[in-house]
Amino acid sequence: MNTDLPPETIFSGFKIATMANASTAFVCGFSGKPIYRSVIDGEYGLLENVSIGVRNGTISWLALEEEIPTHEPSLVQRVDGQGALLTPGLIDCHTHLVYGGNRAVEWEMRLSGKTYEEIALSGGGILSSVRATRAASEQELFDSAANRLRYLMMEGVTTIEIKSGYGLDVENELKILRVARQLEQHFPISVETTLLGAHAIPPEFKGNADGYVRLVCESMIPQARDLCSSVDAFCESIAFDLEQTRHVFEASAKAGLQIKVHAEQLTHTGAAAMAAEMDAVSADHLEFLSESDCEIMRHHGTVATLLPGAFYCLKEKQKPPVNALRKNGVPIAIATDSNPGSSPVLSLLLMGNMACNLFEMTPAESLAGMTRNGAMALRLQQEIGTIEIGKRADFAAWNVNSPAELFYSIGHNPCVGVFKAGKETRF
Ligand code: DI6
Ligand code: FE
Repeated sequence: MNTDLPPETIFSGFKIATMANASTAFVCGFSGKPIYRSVIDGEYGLLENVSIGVRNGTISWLALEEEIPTHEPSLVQRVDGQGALLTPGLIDCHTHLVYGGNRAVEWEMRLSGKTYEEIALSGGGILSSVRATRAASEQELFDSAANRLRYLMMEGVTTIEIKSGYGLDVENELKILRVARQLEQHFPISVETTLLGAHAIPPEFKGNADGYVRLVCESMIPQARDLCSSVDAFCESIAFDLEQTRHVFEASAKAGLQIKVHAEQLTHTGAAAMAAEMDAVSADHLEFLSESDCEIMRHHGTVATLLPGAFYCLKEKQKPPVNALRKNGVPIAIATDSNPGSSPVLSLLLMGNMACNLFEMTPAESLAGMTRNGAMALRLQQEIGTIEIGKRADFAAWNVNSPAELFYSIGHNPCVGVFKAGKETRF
């Protein structure tokens, strides 16, 4: 640690939920020696009376406030938290934010008794969003996604994963990925893009899912390679089977792309275990995951991303096996799954509430799910997800007394500041 150079910004006066594992978190004082103290408190890695130094957007030191020299170089900027809680910037690691139109009409159909599967099988569902997305210009898609993105950012989201999947041909899938990438140019947010070409079988390939999978493997993945970091597939009774999903992942691995999977949402297909064995970074949804799947995920370091918004909106009954995931030490991430069909959700805080109230997770597990474990679900844990030396200074500041208050009340946004690479954001 070099304390000779002035840091650009010092954050003081915050209560800090580092979300670092207590065993790895430590505070480096100006005196030079690491201080392991009772101030680092369990699940949230809480620190009090500690300041954070940020240089070039990165956390360069953490020090007890009483140790900070009183006469600092004038270059230094100060941010005074006035007692607010500071957390890592939130990470929404599973969204489908870019799409045309909406599906309020189908929601009304579901309310009067039609099921999600029935609507999908009769040409609605994902395919109705595909029609609207194909018809939309890049600018229209950008504008509607930007509008949604603002809501997420107002709640402290500083990194988001965005999947394609409403184009279902090469041209339109690339269009969606380009729009997702453009959002990063216009907003203080990091965007990770994922190709979800294997989301549904497009009308041109009706009855010929294998033909479409060939297109995904042979054309779409190679052409999308520079526009995304991961490939996802929807392995489900109403979408692609295990073998088709395997082909998609083999092509992804060949292209050097990471693997993510929509698995075990409506039925058990075995996709989570298969994807884990292919070194998937995450398996998502997982309501029908089995105990032995959990063991395989743990073995391969695959994160379980739970999506309580889809569970809630589809009025599912089967809950993901949180206890088995815990018991097997599988990291759990929580995300919005923001999409026009099964999860028209624009609040990650609400997902934290639902993870607690519907899935019996603890508030600390929920917050870890959208910070430390959300980062793991994107393989970005070296850069973001905790407040530790060497990580990017992406922070959210909250007007709450305790972290549990983030999820305790519904429809209340206590976010009072968002910092991206150390800079306060305005959008
Ligand atoms: N699972 C989901 O939750 C979304 N896609 C998927 O494979 C839902 C997509 C939609 O209904 O539009
Ligand atoms: Fe999804």
